[in-house]
Amino acid sequence: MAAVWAQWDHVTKVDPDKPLHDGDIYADIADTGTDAIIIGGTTNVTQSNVQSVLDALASTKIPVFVEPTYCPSPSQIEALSGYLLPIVLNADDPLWITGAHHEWVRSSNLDWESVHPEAYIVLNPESSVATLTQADCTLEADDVVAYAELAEQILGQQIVYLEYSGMLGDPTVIAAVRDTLSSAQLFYGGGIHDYESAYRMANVTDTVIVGDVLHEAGIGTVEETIRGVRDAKHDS
Ligand code: 1GP
Repeated sequence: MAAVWAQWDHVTKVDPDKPLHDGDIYADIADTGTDAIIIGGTTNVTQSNVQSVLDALASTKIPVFVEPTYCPSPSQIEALSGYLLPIVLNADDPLWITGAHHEWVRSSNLDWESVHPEAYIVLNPESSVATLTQADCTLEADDVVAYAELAEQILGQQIVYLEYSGMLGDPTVIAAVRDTLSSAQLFYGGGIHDYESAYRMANVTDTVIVGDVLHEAGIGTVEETIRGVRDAKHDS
């Protein structure tokens, strides 16, 4: 059976540490037409603030996944579609490659069917995630492609995530990564803020992830990005 994310063209990422734009409510995110919601962020993501967002999304019909930066909890699993567990391949701090995960496996009794790893490659040196993980963002295009191939062929990853959080990535690098993958799904996130940027990135990735635009410009702009992604997929 194909993984649920194989159907995702557009995903909205909700940061539980950031307020929504004026007048927006969580329940309306699902009505935009986005394919799934991921709750995650780099700083101050706790079980309790994630739970508040999950409560606000309780009636949502689209998949809701959590990217934990805390020990994932079996008690929370009922309220979500699953956990997406980031592994940062180019982190200089091994905590974000296997360290935190090792501790979580020791201290939590998770149902593994609900936990899916994502092989992250972090590429914006100015981003909080790059600072936290001490990611090596000086990679050339062929280094990035090699990490993606390593993720799929050596580590058996089903999701490769090019994380440019806060800036638009280089479409030629993203396209080269997609070309190298056989069946893994390529997630791209970073700097998508309008119809054009969404259209451009949707042409070179399988799944477009939008984050900050939800908090900074609101649900109406998220809808614009969905139109960009839908048109790009239709035209390709
Ligand atoms: C962040 O990849 C996502 O984890 C989306 O990035 O916030 O720049 O849209 P932006």
